[in-house]
Amino acid sequence: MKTPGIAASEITDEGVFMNRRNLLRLGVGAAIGAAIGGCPAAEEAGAKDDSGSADSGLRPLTDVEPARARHRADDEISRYRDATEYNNFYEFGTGKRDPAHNAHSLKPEPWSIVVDGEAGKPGRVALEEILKPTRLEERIYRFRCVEAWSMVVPWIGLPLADVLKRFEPTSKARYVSFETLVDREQMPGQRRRVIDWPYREGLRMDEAMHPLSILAVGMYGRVLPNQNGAPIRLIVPWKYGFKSIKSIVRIHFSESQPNTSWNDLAADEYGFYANVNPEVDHPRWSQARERRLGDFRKRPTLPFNGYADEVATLYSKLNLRRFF
Ligand SMILES: Nc1nc2c(c(=O)[nH]1)N[C@H]1C(S)=C(S)[C@@H](COP(=O)(O)O)O[C@H]1N2
Ligand SMILES: [Mo]
Repeated sequence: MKTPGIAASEITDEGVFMNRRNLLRLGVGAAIGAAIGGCPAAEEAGAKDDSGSADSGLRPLTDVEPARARHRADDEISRYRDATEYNNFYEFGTGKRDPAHNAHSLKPEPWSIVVDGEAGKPGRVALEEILKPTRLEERIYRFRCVEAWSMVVPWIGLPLADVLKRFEPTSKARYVSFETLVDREQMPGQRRRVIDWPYREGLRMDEAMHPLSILAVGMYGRVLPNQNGAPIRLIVPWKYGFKSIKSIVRIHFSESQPNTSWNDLAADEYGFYANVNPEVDHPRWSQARERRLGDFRKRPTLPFNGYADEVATLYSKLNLRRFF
């Protein structure tokens, strides 16, 4: 992705990307990554203490329901190091390694979310309140960035629908939008106006209520690392990664379609819907194929990122070339 005012040299190109992966493969990171990401037992357990504590020191999440078959991508899980050191999180810089480097200044605790707009029970809720009523679940999802790289991550979270229902959205609520924290001390990337902060994203209500949409609070058995959007982020696996907004502090229900950050920056490049679609190219590159983190060769991109059976009906009335 590219924003006005960012030099092309700041965007990681394919060559740099390759080198980094090769280094990871050779380095000590590979061993750690394999212990977490490659071990089926660790995935099963979701939260077992032996699933790679060496790397992060992050708190394990316990009593997590293992991913059900339909929520478990067949694909090999990406290495922990790849998923946590190659990130997009412009609040901490526009380079792929900036978030892992800079996100230590984020304080994910205490945390609360303001819920407002078309809701019968708006208010401010503490993160603990949001998590209390439901048992956390693991979801092993493919994740496809609009930049044509992808990964497979064992997220831990809860259905977005379960959370949204508690605020009793009114009959006028046709969309729901989300905002990330704004705090220049905690998020040094916000000192530059690469985005009109806060980062904003949104979904149509039926997309938000779909059982595949989750709020994630963990990955690889542990709480989310800051660079992956601690303490709570959205995951919508059939859409390009930029929809999956991180470090959420506000949820807003509205009747009209909300403004969203990337769509505002370049509507011809980043649609509001942003459903993964190999047939609709980005103006500057093809979307037909993607490079899985850790892989050498590209693989075909699947319609709706492989989730077409579950979600295609949401768009039966939509021209997907026009509403991309
Ligand atoms: N607040 C915020 N959320 C964000 C972004 C961001 O820059 N800021 N980047 C998005 C993009 S483009 C992608 S691909 C994913 C990356 O998530 P990951 O770093 O966990 O892989 O986060 C999305 N959510
Ligand atoms: Mo992305």
